[in-house]
Amino acid sequence: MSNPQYVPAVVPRLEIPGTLTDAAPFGNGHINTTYLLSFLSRDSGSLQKYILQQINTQVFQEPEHLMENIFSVCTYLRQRVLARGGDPEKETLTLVPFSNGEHLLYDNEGRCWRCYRYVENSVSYDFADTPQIMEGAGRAFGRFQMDLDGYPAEKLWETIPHFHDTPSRYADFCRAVEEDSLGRADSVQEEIAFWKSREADFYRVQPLLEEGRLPLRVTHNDTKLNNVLFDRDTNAPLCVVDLDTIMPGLSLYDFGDSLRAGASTAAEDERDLSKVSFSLEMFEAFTRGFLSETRSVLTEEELALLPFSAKLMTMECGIRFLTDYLQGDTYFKIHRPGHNLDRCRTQMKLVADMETKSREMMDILRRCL
Ligand code: ADP
Ligand code: GN1
Ligand code: MG
Repeated sequence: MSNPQYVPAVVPRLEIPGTLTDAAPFGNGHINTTYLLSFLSRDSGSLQKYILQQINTQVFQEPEHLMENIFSVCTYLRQRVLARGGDPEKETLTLVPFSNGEHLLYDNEGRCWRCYRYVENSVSYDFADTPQIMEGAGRAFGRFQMDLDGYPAEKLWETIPHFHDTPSRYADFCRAVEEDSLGRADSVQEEIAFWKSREADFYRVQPLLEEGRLPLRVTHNDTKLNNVLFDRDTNAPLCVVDLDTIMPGLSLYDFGDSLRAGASTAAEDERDLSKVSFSLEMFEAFTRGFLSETRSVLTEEELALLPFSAKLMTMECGIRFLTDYLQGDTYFKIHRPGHNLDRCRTQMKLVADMETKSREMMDILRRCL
């Protein structure tokens, strides 16, 4: 065992026949804590890998509900993949039970764990280097939405209520500014003003949902690029991961959030803002991929709002980062002081850039249709 310090105490309680040979922290998620485990299989003698995750129970307060959603959705997706002759080991997530037969385990300190099989020969990207990656991500998230088109939405628990309810996010942000519990608001007046001047945009989509003009679908709701696994050799999209936020939602959420994260020319936390812009080339590639899967079901009203959704989801994420900064960085994992503020600023730069490019985004959408 090369890294005994990274072996969570729950490892012996996994139902895996074999010997642990390695364990290490894995991935760059902001919410859960992820480990990659390697086992020498007792049955085959080969090396088998697993993803063990400590679920963030401050964010997901009902982990039993969350796991019920995930198990049921994974079972459903497995059937869909098999029906089209695909390989469910690569194209969907597979949960691994603990020795009590459950997919969820609390350790002695009350921490909550789950485990998936590692999707072999996969890689995820925090950042898209080529339009092919973005087109692949578009296809992956588009197909994911289509695969869940017939899934009974009423069976899903709402794991984070009002997750993409942008008026409610805006109200949370205003409250955090008002309360200013750490006295940080004074130093971020420019950022606060930037979001407040766009208040009306936060209220543009939600009423359309409430009036029934936009259809409620089963959506992923956290479609950032590193939640897609690609084939390490061919870069073909394989599988969508991070299923914690699957809930009824708008297709606009999934489309917009992917572009927020994937069409930026720099990392989400880049401090040199001159490097941050919204890439129309990446926008076009993703749109092409997404529509190749979803064109037949999206309504005219959904289609017309796709470009705006990229801006809306970037605005939402920007105020979430700033809200967390104002409240003392309790939600998103941070790795340096001011990290959430840096993240907020990249989102501001992207929003401003999208505003100057909105006509071109509409033209690109028309070209892709
Ligand atoms: P978080 O909610 O913290 O973002 P994720 O579930 O997205 O956690 O996992 C973090 C990273 O681990 C993902 O971005 C992906 O790169 C990788 N990952 C997650 N599940 C698997 C899996 N089954 N096989 C391979 N890689 C995975
Ligand atoms: C979080 O879990 P992760 O890192 O894939 C967050 C998303 C944000 C994203 C910003 C459950 O995603 O909503 O858009 O960070 N997930 C949750 O990078 O809040
Ligand atoms: Mg993730």
